[in-house]
This record gives sequence, C-alpha cells and structure tokens, in this order.
Amino acid sequence: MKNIIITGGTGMVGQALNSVINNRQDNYYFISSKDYDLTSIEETKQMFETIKPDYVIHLAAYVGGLFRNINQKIDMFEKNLLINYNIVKYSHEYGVRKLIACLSTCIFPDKVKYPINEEQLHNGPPHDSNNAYAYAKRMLEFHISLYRNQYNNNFMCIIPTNIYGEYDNFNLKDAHVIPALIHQCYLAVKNDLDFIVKGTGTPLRQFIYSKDLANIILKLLYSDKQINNLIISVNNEISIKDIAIKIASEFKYKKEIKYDTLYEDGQLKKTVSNSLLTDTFNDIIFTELDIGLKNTIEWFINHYDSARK
Ligand code: NAP
Ligand code: GFB
Repeated sequence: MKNIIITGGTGMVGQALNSVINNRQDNYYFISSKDYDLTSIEETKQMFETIKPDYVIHLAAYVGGLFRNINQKIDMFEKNLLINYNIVKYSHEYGVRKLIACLSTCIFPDKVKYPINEEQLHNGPPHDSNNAYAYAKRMLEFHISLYRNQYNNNFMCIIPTNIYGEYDNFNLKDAHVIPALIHQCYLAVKNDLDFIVKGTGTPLRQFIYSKDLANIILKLLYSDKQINNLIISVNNEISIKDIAIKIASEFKYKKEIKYDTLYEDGQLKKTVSNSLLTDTFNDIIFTELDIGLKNTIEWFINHYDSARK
C-alpha cells in the first residue's frame, strides 16, 4: 500500500479524482487548506512528516477565472509561488517517488504558433491578463526541471486546458467562465433577469470535463511512462458565445442573451495540441460537452446551498 497525497483534494479536480478512484489499492490523502496551509513551509513539512507520501498529485493552487487573474495579481503570484516551492522542495527532501504537478494552458506565451505544444512553454511572455498566475506556474515547471536534471527525480507536470465540472467555484466575480455563466443563468431564470455574458463572446476555448481529467491523472499515476510535461485537453474549440447558448438552452432561458463589452475578452484563443496525450494513451475518452454541462448544471441546482459561489 502506497501513501498518496492529493493536494487540492477538496477542489473541483480533487473531488473528481476522489469520485473516479474505485479500487482503493493505496492510501489516498485528499488534503484541503484546513488540513495544512501549503503557503506555510512549516505546515507543508508537517504534512510530509506525518503522511510520508510515496506519490504526490499536486493540485492545490489559488485559482480563478480571467477577472480574478486581472484583479488579484499579487495574491495569484505570491500564494502560488509559496505553495509550489514548498511542495517541490519537500517532495524531494522526503524522497517522493512520483510527483505530478498541475500547470495550465493559459500560461503559454501569448504570441505563439498554433496549435501550442509542450515545447513552447517558455518561448515568450504570457498574456497580460493572467501573467502573475502564469509566471508562478512556470516557476513550478522550472523548479521541477531542476530536480529532474540534477537528481533524476520522477517529477512531471500536467498542463490542463480550461476545466469544468461538479464542485467548481461558481462565484459570479472570480469563477471561470462556465461556472460563472451557469450561476448567472440560474439567477436570470429564477429572478426573470437578463442573462449577461461578459466581453464579446468571440474568444475560443477548449473545455475538459473534470472527471475526464481525473481519469487521465490516474492513468499517469500508475503508468511507468516517463513524460516531463503533458498537455491534457480536448481537440475541439468552442466560442464563449456558443457556450452561453448551450447553458441558456439547458436552463430553458428564452430571452435574448446580452453581452457586456465593457468587460475584457482576455486571450482570444490558446489552442493546444493533445497529440502527445493521445500518442501516450490510446484509450482516452472525452465526455461530450453537452453531457458534461448537463451534469454540472444539475449538480449546481441540486447543491445550490452548499456550492462555492
Ligand atoms: P479549486 O477548485 O479552486 O481547488 C483548489 C484547491 O487548492 C482546494 O482544495 C483548496 O483547498 C486548495 N488550496 C488552495 N489554497 C491552499 C493552501 N494555501 N493550502 C492548501 N490547500 C490550498 O481548483 P481546481 O479548479 O480544482 O484546480 C486544480 C488545479 O488545476 C490547480 O492547480 C489549477 O491551477 C489547475 N487548473 C485549473 C483549471 C480550471 O479551469 N479550473 C485549468 C487549468 C489548470 P480548500 O478547499 O481548503 O480551499
Ligand atoms: O475561464 P475564464 O474566466 O478564463 O474565461 P480564461 C474568460 C473568457 O470568458 C473571457 C468570457 O473571454 C471572458 O470575457 N466570459 C464571459 C466570462 N462571461 C464571463 C464571466 O461571467 N466570467 C468569466 N470568468 N469569464 C483561464 C485562467 O483563462 O484559463 C485560469 O484565468 C485557468 O487561471 C484557465 O488557467 C485554464 O480561459 O480566459
């Protein structure tokens, strides 16, 4: 039996991981900030000392959508830098045999050749809108590469595209676009208000359902394939406008969808290639967006009182 720490275990991806692990062949520790504040070097050391993990899946982060990234740059940079430094440092010091750490496709260079692949990570500055978060994540990747090069540690990074699903953060101001629009549309129907989408609706995104990502993380955890950085994304892109139309249809919202162009669009696109992923695993299944959205909306309605919003 191995001891496996999942930092960020109470977040959207952590909860998805908890839901897809069937045969509990190992000891899984789903850590929240209430268990250990990973911005604290002492508490992080205490976590490693207590659990003595064989593997670490590092999901914990100070996370948010475009507008939290624009408005809270110092928190985005400092909190994530501290958490990431502590996890990488103690994963090495406590002899962790495998570390899987989480980056994001929004941290790639803004001016880049599409589709983006894993090699382009440091080929230029990220988009201004989330540069603080992006540099904190890039330092995580760089820090891990130093340990891999000097000590041959089995440390790797996954690079997911935009994720959505149950247990997300549905806060109207700080959330990512899908949970924010689900919450907006829920309130619009409930209170007969307009369903308002921020920006022009023209940007394109690739969205992966949290449970699909969780299944891929599990494959990586128990695989002996040596990969340094791995983009995890669906192929197809969809516009924010078309996402809003799908959400409105699910809520049977009948009025016109409004667009508030006083808000920023952020990155117009960040199209990534998932060819390394599909070359590595030939049995990857992606949930249809309509089904993932339906599951997420149903979950939100049924858990409205307890959902993060
Ligand atoms: P989330 O739902 O916001 O969950 C964040 C998790 O991190 C929570 O379990 C939270 O604990 C924990 N955490 C935050 N600050 C902490 C601290 N100081 N000490 C200990 N734990 C702390 O995030 P998510 O959407 O699941 O994201 C998981 C990972 O995927 C992150 O690394 C994120 O950067 C990455 N990612 C996310 C997206 C996306 O669209 N959501 C896209 C690409 C990559 P509490 O529950 O106690 O707050
Ligand atoms: O998920 P999101 O907030 O962040 O999507 P990114 C932002 C896009 O959705 C922009 C539009 O084009 C917004 O104009 N949008 C429309 C909205 N209505 C809303 C709304 O109510 N809320 C939000 N948030 N957006 C993320 C990074 O960038 O990419 C994350 O911020 C993460 O850190 C993720 O890494 C992968 O997709 O622009």
